[in-house]
Amino acid sequence: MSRRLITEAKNTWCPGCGNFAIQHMLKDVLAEMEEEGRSLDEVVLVTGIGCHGKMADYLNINSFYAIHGRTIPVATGIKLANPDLSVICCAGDGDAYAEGLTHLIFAAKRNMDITLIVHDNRVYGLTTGQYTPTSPLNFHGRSTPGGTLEKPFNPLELALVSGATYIARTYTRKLDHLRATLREAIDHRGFSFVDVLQICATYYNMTKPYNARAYEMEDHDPGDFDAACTKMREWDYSSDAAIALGTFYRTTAPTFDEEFGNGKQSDEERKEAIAALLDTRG
Ligand SMILES: Cc1ncc(C[n+]2csc(CCOP(=O)(O)OP(=O)(O)O)c2C)c(N)n1
Ligand code: SF4
Repeated sequence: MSRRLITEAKNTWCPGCGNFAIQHMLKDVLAEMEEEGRSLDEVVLVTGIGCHGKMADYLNINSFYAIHGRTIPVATGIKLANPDLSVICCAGDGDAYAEGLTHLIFAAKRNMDITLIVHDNRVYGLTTGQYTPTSPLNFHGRSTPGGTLEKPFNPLELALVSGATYIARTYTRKLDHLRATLREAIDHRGFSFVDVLQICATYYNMTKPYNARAYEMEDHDPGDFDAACTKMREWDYSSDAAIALGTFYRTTAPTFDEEFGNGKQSDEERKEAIAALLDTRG
């Protein structure tokens, strides 16, 4: 019998928060994988600290609550120790693009076979509304009442030049698109990165502008690096330009975890070592 994927934990997200959409679309993807015969015991969720981090409490799968900014190194360690696992990170934009930024760059550079889902609400939600690296120029937040003086950076471009082999953007008000993108990212072999434009209903509610400006790409070729770069530059996370959603870039390349394990241990030896480790922990 398939397991109940939403836990009994009391949900404390604000009404209207886009995290609900990510939680439920990820749940649907996991249920679909299970129906197809994949054991969910082989899936691990790693979260950062922030409103997004509560995914670890609310989804009933193996999970690890990392410290702020450290989802990716924890996920990397898990994947290197047991490459049979699918490792999914749910991180905030503060978590992945500020505190933990270099981890993103190096995971992309190494092409680590993990999936990074960034709940990009473009604000620090849990700590009540400070600006992040994707907040627009002149953002009036709790720590910047006079408006920010810094331009945001474009996380998609950063991931592209760093070596990510799967890069997509989706939006929490487009559920089918969100679900399909999460599935594609999890299925991709290599570092997959999804920037999810997530509504923060309380500190940065972008529903109207996103509804007006977000569109799904139709004739873009994700195998073309230069076209991906051009498409990513259409919107700089600050202007009022149209916002493309979809898979910007996808390619295949050797993954760090494959290379790391090569010739070191047979599958049997690795499984025995993991079983022995689990035994010693009672
Ligand atoms: C090392 C460290 N620095 C700062 C904090 C305080 N802190 C907790 S959550 C958070 C920001 C959360 O923002 P984001 O990652 O965007 O997640 P959201 O709450 O928006 O989902 C900060 C600064 C912390 N817990 N640890
Ligand atoms: S503060 Fe924003 S991100 Fe956090 S739960 Fe509320 S709506 Fe969601």
